[in-house]
Amino acid sequence: MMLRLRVEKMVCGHCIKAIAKAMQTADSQAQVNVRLDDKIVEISSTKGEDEIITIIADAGYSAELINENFA
Ligand SMILES: [Cu+2]
Repeated sequence: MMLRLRVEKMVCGHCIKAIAKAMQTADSQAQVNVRLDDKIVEISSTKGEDEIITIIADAGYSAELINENFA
């Protein structure tokens, strides 16, 4: 599934790496695309919405769902 999330606490390259690494550890096929300027994380993964939000939370970042299955 594809999710677009806002991660308010994501402020630098370290945050991006932590989030991307957590996703790719949970799902080696996960694609993670980040827009730091508006704190958007786009994820394509076999994991579901709740799982993805939990994976990011466990990495230390709370993520707010913006939309899913976007084009
Ligand atoms: Cu950071």
